[in-house]
Amino acid sequence: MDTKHTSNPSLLAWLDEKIAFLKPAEVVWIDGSKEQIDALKAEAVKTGEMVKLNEELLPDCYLHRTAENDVARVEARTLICTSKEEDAGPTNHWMDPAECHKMLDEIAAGSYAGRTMYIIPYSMGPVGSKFSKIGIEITDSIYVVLNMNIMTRVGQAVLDCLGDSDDWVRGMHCKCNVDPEKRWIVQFPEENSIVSVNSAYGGNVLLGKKCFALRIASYLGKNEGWQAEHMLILGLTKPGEETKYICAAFPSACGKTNLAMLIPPEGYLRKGYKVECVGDDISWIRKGPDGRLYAINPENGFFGVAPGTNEKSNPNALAATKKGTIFTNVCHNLDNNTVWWEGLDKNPPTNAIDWKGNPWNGQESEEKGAHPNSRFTAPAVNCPCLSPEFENPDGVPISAIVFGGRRAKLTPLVYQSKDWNHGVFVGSIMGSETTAAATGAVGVVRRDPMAMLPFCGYNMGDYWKHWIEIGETLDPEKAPKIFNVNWFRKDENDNFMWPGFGDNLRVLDWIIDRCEGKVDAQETAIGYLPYAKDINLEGLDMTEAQLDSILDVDKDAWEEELKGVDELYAKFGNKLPKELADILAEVKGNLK
Ligand code: SAT
Ligand code: MN
Repeated sequence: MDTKHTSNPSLLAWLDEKIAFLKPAEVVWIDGSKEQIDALKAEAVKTGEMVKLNEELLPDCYLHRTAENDVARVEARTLICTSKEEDAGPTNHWMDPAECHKMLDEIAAGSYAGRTMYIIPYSMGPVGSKFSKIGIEITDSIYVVLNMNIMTRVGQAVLDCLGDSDDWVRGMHCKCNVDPEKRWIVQFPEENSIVSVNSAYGGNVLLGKKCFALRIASYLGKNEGWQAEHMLILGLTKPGEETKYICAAFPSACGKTNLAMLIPPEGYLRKGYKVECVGDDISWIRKGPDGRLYAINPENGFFGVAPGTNEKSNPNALAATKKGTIFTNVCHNLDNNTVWWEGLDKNPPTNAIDWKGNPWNGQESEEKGAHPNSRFTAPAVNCPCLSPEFENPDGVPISAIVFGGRRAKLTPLVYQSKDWNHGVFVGSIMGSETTAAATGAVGVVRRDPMAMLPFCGYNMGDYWKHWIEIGETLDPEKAPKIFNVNWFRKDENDNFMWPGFGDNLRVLDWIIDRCEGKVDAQETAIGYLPYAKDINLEGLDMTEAQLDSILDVDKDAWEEELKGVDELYAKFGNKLPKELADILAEVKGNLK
């Protein structure tokens, strides 16, 4: 094998072992050069793996369709393999590591025969930043290579930065036959390794993303004193003030990308408000030299949900998809060789191919043209509102942490926790209606603590404890303030009661004012709620009374809700931090 790329002994030994085991016909190192990437794109077009789109309208953009049974993350087949089952905890699927390796070996052995093994060296975070971590993913899929090349920093610079260090995450992806019965997404936190077999869909195979940057990284963070969170990062600048940064955690497909790239309402724009995007999905957070918490976005692109993205909902994301983007499972408009999805505009193409690859006429068909979890993989640099701090190796200082779910009832538009630990409690009791981002039923409320239910790489009780311990190291004056939001309240007729999108800035505005002690709030059983008069409704077709109706605390409904929290907490036995049990009891008392 060609070894000019690195002399790292642990990496070379691992590769030798994998080559002997997987038996590829060819081995190719990914250096991320334009020539190499262009050649791979051409090859993928030749084999039909990708379709080249209209070069004038969508330069350097491609369409890919996955197998019909391979369109979302598979939580039931996602495993955390630790030597002790207790270390994976009650919210993860666990298997004994030795047993799991045996199972995976049987599936993967020789599976690269006749195929090419691509070796992708990548950095999560700016290459060389103290926040950053390095991974090596081997794959037999060009689609994976091209997506990783957008989503992460790839190439020789990463290997140079790694040097001879053993501190890198081993990732093995084998497409196999894309057999759903043999599909497994497995994290081995104690081995710093990931194995993914029989899938070719985004979150299952772009191993830098959920597998590494959340599951493995959360485990590393626990041991090394930092945090990996399912959070966007945005910068909000008020006229004449310095930029404040907010991290916000929402489950998949609940609008993180839209919030991160928000365009302020007219009146705010006129005054000079500005929102800039640092990240739309993942935050790595650690304490800076000044005692404040700092965050980076470890990714280099956006793997966003296409349906619903349009000129109104998220013009910045749409703009980001106009070049160098890979579309997955959207609808192919044959008239002009572009793409379309539900909610893009009101003119579905009539001469099209749907996400399954069948002829589709948007005027006639009852079926969807794009899969509800169809995606775009767009380079971050394309985003018109990308923050100038995006590449800052020291990250950005966080003023506020925001949790949020999709709840038609109960949860008010916004409330603030009483202190850090109460904020951890607020995150831990998050509930949200399920979406198409994972296989399974859609629209069912489930508990999704910190939006990390599918992504926490260790016992969630220990994870909560880690949050509490981080808080103990922070000066309360410098600690981010913690909030909860809900953009998704519905009235009796199933209509959303809050306009959402750009108007969410009105809530962020209040949040920053709270952080700076500029505005009062009312203390309630669940935390501090805004006075309706303090949320600016200027330019909105909404009365203060209407706003009040989503700033309510229905005590009976909350008591019901906390029964679900009892059930969740009970699963953790002595792993449940006492601090959280105490706060739960206190909140219950407040509701009496
Ligand atoms: O499919 S991904 O896991 O990458 C996206 C998501 O579900 O948040
Ligand atoms: Mn996500």
